[in-house]
Amino acid sequence: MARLVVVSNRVPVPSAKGGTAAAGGLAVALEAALRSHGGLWFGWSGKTSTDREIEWLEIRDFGNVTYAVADLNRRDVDEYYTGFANRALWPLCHYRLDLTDFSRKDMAGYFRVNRSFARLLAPLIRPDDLVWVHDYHLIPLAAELRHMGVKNRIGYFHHIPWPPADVLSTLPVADTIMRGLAAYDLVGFQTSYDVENFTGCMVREGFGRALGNGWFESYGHRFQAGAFPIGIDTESFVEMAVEGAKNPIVKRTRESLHDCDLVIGVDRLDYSKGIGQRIEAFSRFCEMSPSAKGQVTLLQITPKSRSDVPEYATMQRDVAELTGRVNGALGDVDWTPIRYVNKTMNRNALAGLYRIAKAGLVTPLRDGMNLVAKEYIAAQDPNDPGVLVLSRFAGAARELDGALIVNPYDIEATANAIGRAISMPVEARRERFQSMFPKIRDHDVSWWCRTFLDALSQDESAIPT
Ligand code: GDG
Repeated sequence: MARLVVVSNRVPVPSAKGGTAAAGGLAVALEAALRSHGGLWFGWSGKTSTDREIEWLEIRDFGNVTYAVADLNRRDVDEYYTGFANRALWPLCHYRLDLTDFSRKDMAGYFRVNRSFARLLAPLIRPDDLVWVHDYHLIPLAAELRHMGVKNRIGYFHHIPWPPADVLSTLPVADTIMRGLAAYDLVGFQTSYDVENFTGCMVREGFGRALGNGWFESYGHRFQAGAFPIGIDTESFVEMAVEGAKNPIVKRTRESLHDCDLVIGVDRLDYSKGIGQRIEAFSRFCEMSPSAKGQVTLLQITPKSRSDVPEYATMQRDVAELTGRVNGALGDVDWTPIRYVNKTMNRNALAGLYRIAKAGLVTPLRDGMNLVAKEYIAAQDPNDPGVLVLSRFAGAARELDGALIVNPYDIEATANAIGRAISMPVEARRERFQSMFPKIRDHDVSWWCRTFLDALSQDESAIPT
Protein backbone atom coordinates (compact mmCIF):
# COMPACT_ATOMS: atom_id res chain seq x y z
CA MET A 1 0.00 0.00 0.00
CA ALA A 2 1.33 3.46 -0.94
CA ARG A 3 2.28 5.85 1.84
CA LEU A 4 -0.23 8.70 2.25
CA VAL A 5 0.61 12.40 2.42
CA VAL A 6 -2.26 14.60 3.63
CA VAL A 7 -2.00 18.37 3.19
CA SER A 8 -4.46 20.71 4.87
CA ASN A 9 -4.43 24.33 5.92
CA ARG A 10 -4.45 23.42 9.61
CA VAL A 11 -2.90 20.27 11.09
CA PRO A 12 -4.05 18.75 14.39
CA VAL A 13 -0.64 17.78 15.79
CA PRO A 14 -1.01 15.36 18.74
CA SER A 15 0.28 16.47 22.13
CA ALA A 16 3.82 15.49 23.15
CA LYS A 17 2.39 12.53 25.10
CA GLY A 18 0.80 11.23 21.88
CA GLY A 19 -2.82 12.20 22.75
CA THR A 20 -4.81 13.00 19.64
CA ALA A 21 -5.59 16.61 18.73
CA ALA A 22 -8.11 15.62 16.07
CA ALA A 23 -11.55 16.65 17.37
CA GLY A 24 -13.98 16.54 14.44
CA GLY A 25 -14.97 13.53 12.29
CA LEU A 26 -12.88 14.64 9.30
CA ALA A 27 -9.65 15.00 11.26
CA VAL A 28 -10.21 11.69 13.03
CA ALA A 29 -10.84 9.91 9.70
CA LEU A 30 -7.76 11.41 8.07
CA GLU A 31 -5.67 10.46 11.06
CA ALA A 32 -7.01 6.88 10.81
CA ALA A 33 -6.23 6.75 7.07
CA LEU A 34 -2.72 8.02 7.78
CA ARG A 35 -2.20 5.39 10.46
CA SER A 36 -3.35 2.56 8.18
CA HIS A 37 -1.19 3.69 5.23
CA GLY A 38 1.62 5.20 7.27
CA GLY A 39 2.36 8.73 6.21
CA LEU A 40 2.80 12.41 6.60
CA TRP A 41 0.42 15.26 7.52
CA PHE A 42 1.65 18.63 6.33
CA GLY A 43 0.29 22.18 6.71
CA TRP A 44 0.16 25.40 8.71
CA SER A 45 0.74 25.13 12.45
CA GLY A 46 -1.95 27.77 13.04
CA LYS A 47 0.73 29.95 14.66
CA THR A 48 1.86 33.38 13.50
CA SER A 49 5.62 33.89 13.73
CA THR A 50 7.71 37.01 13.53
CA ASP A 51 10.07 35.55 10.89
CA ARG A 52 10.18 37.24 7.50
CA GLU A 53 9.66 34.13 5.39
CA ILE A 54 8.37 30.59 5.95
CA GLU A 55 11.63 28.72 6.05
CA TRP A 56 11.49 25.90 8.45
CA LEU A 57 9.27 23.04 9.50
CA GLU A 58 8.56 21.55 12.87
CA ILE A 59 8.58 17.79 12.33
CA ARG A 60 7.32 15.25 14.85
CA ASP A 61 6.75 11.50 14.57
CA PHE A 62 3.94 9.65 16.31
CA GLY A 63 4.09 5.93 15.46
CA ASN A 64 4.06 5.61 11.67
CA VAL A 65 2.68 9.13 11.12
CA THR A 66 4.86 12.22 10.75
CA TYR A 67 3.42 15.68 11.37
CA ALA A 68 5.21 18.53 9.60
CA VAL A 69 3.98 22.07 10.26
CA ALA A 70 5.18 25.55 9.39
CA ASP A 71 4.40 28.84 11.09
CA LEU A 72 3.27 31.73 8.88
CA ASN A 73 4.26 35.34 9.42
CA ARG A 74 1.66 38.10 9.94
CA ARG A 75 1.71 39.22 6.31
CA ASP A 76 1.20 35.64 5.07
CA VAL A 77 -1.75 35.10 7.41
CA ASP A 78 -3.34 38.41 6.38
CA GLU A 79 -2.94 37.85 2.64
CA TYR A 80 -3.15 34.07 2.14
CA TYR A 81 -5.62 33.09 4.86
CA THR A 82 -7.71 36.04 6.04
CA GLY A 83 -7.42 37.78 2.68
CA PHE A 84 -7.62 35.64 -0.43
CA ALA A 85 -8.91 32.37 1.06
CA ASN A 86 -11.54 33.88 3.33
CA ARG A 87 -12.44 37.17 1.61
CA ALA A 88 -12.25 36.06 -2.04
CA LEU A 89 -12.57 32.29 -2.50
CA TRP A 90 -14.95 31.57 0.41
CA PRO A 91 -17.60 34.19 -0.51
CA LEU A 92 -17.15 33.44 -4.24
CA CYS A 93 -17.76 29.71 -3.75
CA HIS A 94 -20.79 30.54 -1.59
CA TYR A 95 -22.28 32.80 -4.31
CA ARG A 96 -21.72 35.96 -2.23
CA LEU A 97 -20.19 38.27 -4.82
CA ASP A 98 -21.37 41.21 -2.69
CA LEU A 99 -18.88 40.15 0.01
CA THR A 100 -15.83 39.41 -2.17
CA ASP A 101 -12.68 41.49 -1.93
CA PHE A 102 -10.36 40.77 -4.86
CA SER A 103 -7.26 42.51 -3.51
CA ARG A 104 -4.22 42.05 -5.79
CA LYS A 105 -1.98 42.00 -2.72
CA ASP A 106 -3.93 39.12 -1.17
CA MET A 107 -3.91 37.17 -4.45
CA ALA A 108 -0.14 37.49 -4.66
CA GLY A 109 0.16 36.39 -1.01
CA TYR A 110 -2.04 33.34 -1.65
CA PHE A 111 0.13 32.09 -4.52
CA ARG A 112 3.34 33.01 -2.63
CA VAL A 113 2.39 30.97 0.46
CA ASN A 114 1.38 27.99 -1.71
CA ARG A 115 4.80 28.17 -3.41
CA SER A 116 6.54 28.28 -0.02
CA PHE A 117 4.50 25.30 1.20
CA ALA A 118 5.44 23.37 -1.96
CA ARG A 119 9.11 24.19 -1.45
CA LEU A 120 8.99 22.76 2.09
CA LEU A 121 6.87 19.76 1.17
CA ALA A 122 8.55 18.58 -2.08
CA PRO A 123 11.69 17.15 -0.40
CA LEU A 124 9.52 15.14 2.03
CA ILE A 125 7.58 13.33 -0.72
CA ARG A 126 8.80 9.84 -1.67
CA PRO A 127 8.37 8.47 -5.22
CA ASP A 128 5.36 6.19 -4.53
CA ASP A 129 3.46 8.44 -2.09
CA LEU A 130 -0.20 9.31 -2.70
CA VAL A 131 -0.71 13.00 -1.98
CA TRP A 132 -4.14 14.26 -0.84
CA VAL A 133 -4.63 18.05 -0.61
CA HIS A 134 -7.64 19.56 1.18
CA ASP A 135 -9.64 22.64 0.46
CA TYR A 136 -9.61 26.04 -1.18
CA HIS A 137 -6.61 27.43 0.70
CA LEU A 138 -4.32 25.11 -1.25
CA ILE A 139 -5.63 24.92 -4.83
CA PRO A 140 -2.29 25.98 -6.45
CA LEU A 141 -0.21 23.49 -4.45
CA ALA A 142 -0.10 20.68 -7.04
CA ALA A 143 0.96 23.05 -9.84
CA GLU A 144 3.79 24.32 -7.63
CA LEU A 145 4.83 20.76 -6.74
CA ARG A 146 4.79 19.81 -10.44
CA HIS A 147 7.15 22.74 -11.21
CA MET A 148 9.51 21.27 -8.64
CA GLY A 149 9.45 17.92 -10.43
CA VAL A 150 6.97 16.03 -8.24
CA LYS A 151 5.39 13.31 -10.43
CA ASN A 152 3.29 11.53 -7.78
CA ARG A 153 -0.46 11.09 -8.02
CA ILE A 154 -1.96 14.13 -6.30
CA GLY A 155 -5.63 14.47 -5.37
CA TYR A 156 -7.60 17.52 -4.22
CA PHE A 157 -10.88 17.62 -2.29
CA HIS A 158 -12.97 20.79 -2.33
CA HIS A 159 -15.02 20.87 0.89
CA ILE A 160 -17.16 23.86 -0.07
CA PRO A 161 -19.50 24.42 -3.07
CA TRP A 162 -18.08 24.97 -6.54
CA PRO A 163 -19.74 27.97 -8.23
CA PRO A 164 -21.23 28.20 -11.74
CA ALA A 165 -19.10 29.65 -14.57
CA ASP A 166 -20.70 33.12 -14.40
CA VAL A 167 -19.81 33.42 -10.73
CA LEU A 168 -16.27 32.04 -11.10
CA SER A 169 -15.56 34.37 -14.02
CA THR A 170 -15.79 37.39 -11.72
CA LEU A 171 -12.52 36.27 -10.10
CA PRO A 172 -9.61 38.06 -11.78
CA VAL A 173 -7.40 34.98 -11.46
CA ALA A 174 -10.06 32.42 -12.44
CA ASP A 175 -7.75 31.03 -15.14
CA THR A 176 -4.86 30.44 -12.70
CA ILE A 177 -7.22 28.74 -10.26
CA MET A 178 -8.57 26.45 -13.00
CA ARG A 179 -5.06 25.77 -14.21
CA GLY A 180 -4.13 24.93 -10.62
CA LEU A 181 -6.92 22.35 -10.42
CA ALA A 182 -5.89 20.84 -13.75
CA ALA A 183 -2.50 19.98 -12.25
CA TYR A 184 -4.12 17.35 -9.95
CA ASP A 185 -4.89 13.77 -10.97
CA LEU A 186 -8.21 13.69 -9.15
CA VAL A 187 -10.42 16.62 -8.11
CA GLY A 188 -13.21 15.70 -5.69
CA PHE A 189 -16.37 17.69 -4.93
CA GLN A 190 -19.20 17.13 -2.46
CA THR A 191 -22.05 16.68 -4.96
CA SER A 192 -22.74 16.04 -8.63
CA TYR A 193 -24.11 19.59 -8.79
CA ASP A 194 -20.63 20.93 -7.94
CA VAL A 195 -19.14 18.64 -10.60
CA GLU A 196 -21.63 20.04 -13.14
CA ASN A 197 -20.64 23.59 -12.20
CA PHE A 198 -16.97 22.69 -12.48
CA THR A 199 -17.54 21.07 -15.89
CA GLY A 200 -19.33 24.26 -16.98
CA CYS A 201 -16.35 26.37 -15.87
CA MET A 202 -13.87 24.07 -17.65
CA VAL A 203 -15.69 23.65 -20.91
CA ARG A 204 -17.76 26.83 -21.37
CA GLU A 205 -14.95 29.14 -20.38
CA GLY A 206 -12.52 27.28 -22.66
CA PHE A 207 -10.10 26.10 -19.94
CA GLY A 208 -10.23 22.50 -21.13
CA ARG A 209 -12.35 19.77 -22.66
CA ALA A 210 -14.42 16.99 -21.16
CA LEU A 211 -13.37 13.50 -22.30
CA GLY A 212 -16.36 11.72 -20.73
CA ASN A 213 -16.68 9.63 -17.58
CA GLY A 214 -15.45 12.51 -15.43
CA TRP A 215 -12.16 12.86 -17.32
CA PHE A 216 -10.84 16.20 -18.53
CA GLU A 217 -7.93 17.45 -20.54
CA SER A 218 -6.68 20.89 -19.67
CA TYR A 219 -3.35 22.69 -20.10
CA GLY A 220 -1.86 19.48 -21.52
CA HIS A 221 -2.78 17.34 -18.49
CA ARG A 222 -5.46 14.67 -18.11
CA PHE A 223 -7.28 14.40 -14.81
CA GLN A 224 -10.54 13.19 -13.34
CA ALA A 225 -13.23 15.03 -11.37
CA GLY A 226 -16.07 13.46 -9.41
CA ALA A 227 -18.48 13.68 -6.48
CA PHE A 228 -17.35 12.18 -3.17
CA PRO A 229 -19.98 13.19 -0.58
CA ILE A 230 -18.32 13.39 2.83
CA GLY A 231 -19.82 11.53 5.79
CA ILE A 232 -19.46 11.56 9.57
CA ASP A 233 -18.10 8.97 11.98
CA THR A 234 -21.65 7.64 12.38
CA GLU A 235 -21.00 4.73 14.73
CA SER A 236 -19.14 6.77 17.31
CA PHE A 237 -21.60 9.66 17.00
CA VAL A 238 -24.54 7.34 17.75
CA GLU A 239 -22.73 6.10 20.88
CA MET A 240 -21.87 9.63 21.93
CA ALA A 241 -25.52 10.72 21.60
CA VAL A 242 -26.77 7.81 23.73
CA GLU A 243 -24.13 8.56 26.38
CA GLY A 244 -24.83 12.29 26.01
CA ALA A 245 -28.07 11.96 28.00
CA LYS A 246 -25.87 11.69 31.11
CA ASN A 247 -23.83 14.77 30.23
CA PRO A 248 -24.24 17.53 32.87
CA ILE A 249 -24.86 20.21 30.21
CA VAL A 250 -27.58 18.09 28.63
CA LYS A 251 -29.16 17.40 32.04
CA ARG A 252 -29.11 21.10 32.91
CA THR A 253 -30.66 21.98 29.58
CA ARG A 254 -33.41 19.43 29.98
CA GLU A 255 -34.24 20.61 33.49
CA SER A 256 -34.31 24.23 32.47
CA LEU A 257 -36.74 23.51 29.63
CA HIS A 258 -39.54 22.22 31.91
CA ASP A 259 -42.20 21.20 29.36
CA CYS A 260 -40.85 23.28 26.50
CA ASP A 261 -39.95 21.54 23.23
CA LEU A 262 -36.38 22.12 22.09
CA VAL A 263 -35.41 23.06 18.56
CA ILE A 264 -31.68 23.20 17.83
CA GLY A 265 -29.34 25.00 15.42
CA VAL A 266 -25.54 24.47 15.44
CA ASP A 267 -23.32 26.47 13.11
CA ARG A 268 -20.03 28.30 13.07
CA LEU A 269 -20.81 32.01 12.97
CA ASP A 270 -20.70 32.32 9.17
CA TYR A 271 -22.87 34.22 6.71
CA SER A 272 -23.23 31.07 4.56
CA LYS A 273 -25.15 29.31 7.32
CA GLY A 274 -28.33 31.44 7.10
CA ILE A 275 -28.49 32.06 10.86
CA GLY A 276 -30.29 35.41 10.51
CA GLN A 277 -32.93 33.99 8.16
CA ARG A 278 -33.40 31.04 10.55
CA ILE A 279 -34.01 33.35 13.51
CA GLU A 280 -36.51 35.33 11.41
CA ALA A 281 -38.26 32.07 10.47
CA PHE A 282 -38.39 30.88 14.08
CA SER A 283 -39.75 34.24 15.14
CA ARG A 284 -42.40 34.05 12.39
CA PHE A 285 -43.29 30.53 13.55
CA CYS A 286 -43.82 31.81 17.12
CA GLU A 287 -46.01 34.68 15.85
CA MET A 288 -48.07 32.36 13.63
CA SER A 289 -48.68 29.67 16.26
CA PRO A 290 -50.02 31.05 19.51
CA SER A 291 -49.52 27.57 21.03
CA ALA A 292 -45.74 28.00 20.57
CA LYS A 293 -45.65 30.70 23.24
CA GLY A 294 -43.93 29.26 26.26
CA GLN A 295 -43.89 25.82 24.59
CA VAL A 296 -40.98 25.90 22.16
CA THR A 297 -37.42 27.21 22.49
CA LEU A 298 -34.70 27.51 19.86
CA LEU A 299 -31.20 26.74 21.14
CA GLN A 300 -28.78 28.29 18.67
CA ILE A 301 -25.16 27.22 19.32
CA THR A 302 -22.82 29.41 17.34
CA PRO A 303 -19.11 29.43 18.12
CA LYS A 304 -17.33 32.50 16.78
CA SER A 305 -15.19 32.04 13.71
CA ARG A 306 -12.83 34.13 11.55
CA SER A 307 -13.27 37.19 13.74
CA ASP A 308 -10.35 38.84 11.88
CA VAL A 309 -12.47 39.07 8.75
CA PRO A 310 -14.59 42.27 8.89
CA GLU A 311 -17.71 40.66 7.38
CA TYR A 312 -17.75 38.15 10.27
CA ALA A 313 -17.47 40.85 12.93
CA THR A 314 -20.43 42.66 11.35
CA MET A 315 -22.43 39.47 11.26
CA GLN A 316 -21.69 38.76 14.91
CA ARG A 317 -23.26 42.11 15.81
CA ASP A 318 -26.24 41.62 13.49
CA VAL A 319 -27.16 38.15 14.81
CA ALA A 320 -26.81 39.25 18.44
CA GLU A 321 -29.04 42.28 17.79
CA LEU A 322 -31.66 40.27 15.93
CA THR A 323 -31.82 37.66 18.69
CA GLY A 324 -32.20 40.38 21.30
CA ARG A 325 -34.98 42.03 19.29
CA VAL A 326 -36.95 38.77 18.86
CA ASN A 327 -36.56 37.82 22.51
CA GLY A 328 -37.60 41.32 23.57
CA ALA A 329 -40.66 41.34 21.33
CA LEU A 330 -41.92 37.80 21.90
CA GLY A 331 -40.44 36.63 25.20
CA ASP A 332 -42.01 36.73 28.61
CA VAL A 333 -40.90 36.65 32.24
CA ASP A 334 -40.84 32.85 32.13
CA TRP A 335 -40.02 32.18 28.46
CA THR A 336 -37.02 33.06 26.28
CA PRO A 337 -37.84 32.06 22.69
CA ILE A 338 -34.19 31.94 21.56
CA ARG A 339 -31.22 30.85 23.65
CA TYR A 340 -28.18 32.09 21.79
CA VAL A 341 -24.88 30.53 22.86
CA ASN A 342 -21.82 32.15 21.33
CA LYS A 343 -19.24 29.59 22.40
CA THR A 344 -17.98 26.11 21.51
CA MET A 345 -19.75 23.19 23.21
CA ASN A 346 -17.92 19.98 23.89
CA ARG A 347 -18.77 17.26 21.40
CA ASN A 348 -20.44 14.88 23.87
CA ALA A 349 -22.78 17.60 25.07
CA LEU A 350 -23.54 18.55 21.47
CA ALA A 351 -24.49 14.96 20.59
CA GLY A 352 -26.77 14.74 23.65
CA LEU A 353 -28.41 18.09 22.84
CA TYR A 354 -29.16 16.96 19.28
CA ARG A 355 -30.86 13.89 20.75
CA ILE A 356 -33.23 15.80 23.03
CA ALA A 357 -34.17 18.32 20.32
CA LYS A 358 -37.53 17.69 18.60
CA ALA A 359 -36.28 19.43 15.48
CA GLY A 360 -32.87 20.25 14.02
CA LEU A 361 -32.72 23.40 11.90
CA VAL A 362 -29.98 23.23 9.26
CA THR A 363 -30.79 26.07 6.90
CA PRO A 364 -27.63 27.35 5.17
CA LEU A 365 -27.95 29.68 2.19
CA ARG A 366 -25.24 27.58 0.54
CA ASP A 367 -23.14 24.74 1.99
CA GLY A 368 -20.77 22.16 0.51
CA MET A 369 -22.27 19.32 2.57
CA ASN A 370 -23.12 20.34 6.17
CA LEU A 371 -22.11 17.73 8.69
CA VAL A 372 -24.49 19.04 11.37
CA ALA A 373 -27.41 17.65 9.30
CA LYS A 374 -25.86 14.18 9.37
CA GLU A 375 -24.89 14.43 13.05
CA TYR A 376 -28.45 15.42 13.98
CA ILE A 377 -29.86 12.30 12.27
CA ALA A 378 -27.18 10.03 13.79
CA ALA A 379 -28.02 11.33 17.27
CA GLN A 380 -31.75 10.53 17.18
CA ASP A 381 -33.53 7.86 19.20
CA PRO A 382 -34.87 5.53 16.47
CA ASN A 383 -38.09 4.99 18.44
CA ASP A 384 -38.80 8.66 18.99
CA PRO A 385 -36.71 10.61 16.49
CA GLY A 386 -36.75 14.35 15.93
CA VAL A 387 -37.26 15.95 12.52
CA LEU A 388 -34.58 17.57 10.40
CA VAL A 389 -35.49 20.83 8.64
CA LEU A 390 -32.89 21.12 5.89
CA SER A 391 -32.02 23.75 3.31
CA ARG A 392 -32.18 22.64 -0.30
CA PHE A 393 -28.91 24.54 -0.76
CA ALA A 394 -26.88 22.24 1.51
CA GLY A 395 -25.06 19.38 -0.23
CA ALA A 396 -26.60 17.10 2.43
CA ALA A 397 -30.07 17.68 0.93
CA ARG A 398 -29.03 15.46 -2.01
CA GLU A 399 -28.86 12.46 0.34
CA LEU A 400 -31.15 13.32 3.26
CA ASP A 401 -34.45 13.37 1.40
CA GLY A 402 -36.39 12.32 4.51
CA ALA A 403 -35.84 15.80 5.93
CA LEU A 404 -38.33 18.64 5.52
CA ILE A 405 -36.54 20.39 2.67
CA VAL A 406 -36.88 24.19 2.69
CA ASN A 407 -35.77 27.25 0.79
CA PRO A 408 -34.13 29.28 3.60
CA TYR A 409 -34.77 32.56 1.77
CA ASP A 410 -38.51 31.86 2.11
CA ILE A 411 -39.06 32.82 5.75
CA GLU A 412 -42.78 31.98 5.73
CA ALA A 413 -42.22 28.46 4.31
CA THR A 414 -39.39 27.75 6.76
CA ALA A 415 -41.63 28.91 9.63
CA ASN A 416 -44.32 26.48 8.41
CA ALA A 417 -41.77 23.65 8.24
CA ILE A 418 -40.75 24.30 11.86
CA GLY A 419 -44.43 24.01 12.84
CA ARG A 420 -44.79 20.76 10.87
CA ALA A 421 -41.64 19.31 12.44
CA ILE A 422 -42.76 20.07 16.00
CA SER A 423 -46.20 18.53 15.55
CA MET A 424 -45.32 15.53 13.35
CA PRO A 425 -46.78 12.20 14.59
CA VAL A 426 -44.25 9.61 15.73
CA GLU A 427 -44.96 7.13 12.87
CA ALA A 428 -44.12 9.77 10.25
CA ARG A 429 -40.98 10.77 12.17
CA ARG A 430 -39.82 7.15 12.36
CA GLU A 431 -40.45 6.65 8.66
CA ARG A 432 -38.38 9.71 7.77
CA PHE A 433 -35.59 8.67 10.13
CA GLN A 434 -35.51 5.13 8.71
CA SER A 435 -35.22 6.47 5.17
CA MET A 436 -32.09 8.47 6.12
CA PHE A 437 -30.18 6.58 8.78
CA PRO A 438 -28.91 3.69 6.58
CA LYS A 439 -27.41 6.25 4.17
CA ILE A 440 -25.34 7.97 6.82
CA ARG A 441 -24.42 4.62 8.39
CA ASP A 442 -23.18 3.10 5.12
CA HIS A 443 -21.60 6.25 3.71
CA ASP A 444 -19.64 7.35 6.73
CA VAL A 445 -16.38 9.26 6.78
CA SER A 446 -14.21 6.13 6.47
CA TRP A 447 -16.17 5.12 3.34
CA TRP A 448 -15.52 8.61 1.97
CA CYS A 449 -11.77 8.36 2.64
CA ARG A 450 -11.57 4.90 1.07
CA THR A 451 -13.55 5.84 -2.02
CA PHE A 452 -11.45 8.93 -2.68
CA LEU A 453 -8.14 7.16 -2.14
CA ASP A 454 -9.20 4.18 -4.30
CA ALA A 455 -10.05 6.57 -7.14
CA LEU A 456 -6.77 8.44 -6.66
CA SER A 457 -4.82 5.20 -6.82
CA GLN A 458 -6.22 4.32 -10.26
CA ASP A 459 -4.02 5.16 -13.19
CA GLU A 460 -4.91 6.72 -16.52
CA SER A 461 -5.95 3.43 -18.13
CA ALA A 462 -9.59 4.25 -17.27
CA ILE A 463 -9.66 7.23 -19.65
CA PRO A 464 -12.21 6.67 -22.43
CA THR A 465 -10.65 6.73 -25.89
C1 GDG B 1 -16.81 22.75 5.68
C2 GDG B 1 -17.93 23.00 4.65
C3 GDG B 1 -18.59 20.59 4.83
C4 GDG B 1 -20.06 23.32 15.31
N1 GDG B 1 -20.23 23.97 16.48
C5 GDG B 1 -19.63 23.22 17.42
C6 GDG B 1 -19.08 22.10 16.80
N2 GDG B 1 -19.34 22.19 15.51
C7 GDG B 1 -18.95 21.17 14.53
C8 GDG B 1 -20.17 20.46 14.00
C9 GDG B 1 -19.63 19.90 12.68
C10 GDG B 1 -18.60 20.96 12.27
O1 GDG B 1 -18.32 21.75 13.41
C11 GDG B 1 -19.15 21.90 11.21
O2 GDG B 1 -19.18 21.22 10.00
P1 GDG B 1 -20.06 21.75 8.78
O3 GDG B 1 -20.07 20.69 7.75
O4 GDG B 1 -21.45 22.02 9.29
O5 GDG B 1 -19.46 23.13 8.32
P2 GDG B 1 -18.01 23.84 8.00
O6 GDG B 1 -17.23 24.08 9.21
O7 GDG B 1 -18.39 25.06 7.23
O8 GDG B 1 -17.21 22.81 7.05
C12 GDG B 1 -19.09 22.04 4.86
C13 GDG B 1 -17.39 20.41 5.75
O9 GDG B 1 -16.37 21.37 5.48
C14 GDG B 1 -16.78 19.01 5.62
O10 GDG B 1 -16.43 18.72 4.29
O11 GDG B 1 -19.65 19.74 5.25
O12 GDG B 1 -20.07 22.22 3.87
O13 GDG B 1 -18.39 24.36 4.71
O14 GDG B 1 -18.97 18.68 12.88
O15 GDG B 1 -20.58 19.48 14.91
N3 GDG B 1 -18.40 21.13 17.46
C15 GDG B 1 -18.27 21.28 18.81
N4 GDG B 1 -18.78 22.37 19.47
C16 GDG B 1 -19.46 23.35 18.82
O16 GDG B 1 -19.91 24.32 19.45
N5 GDG B 1 -17.62 20.35 19.50
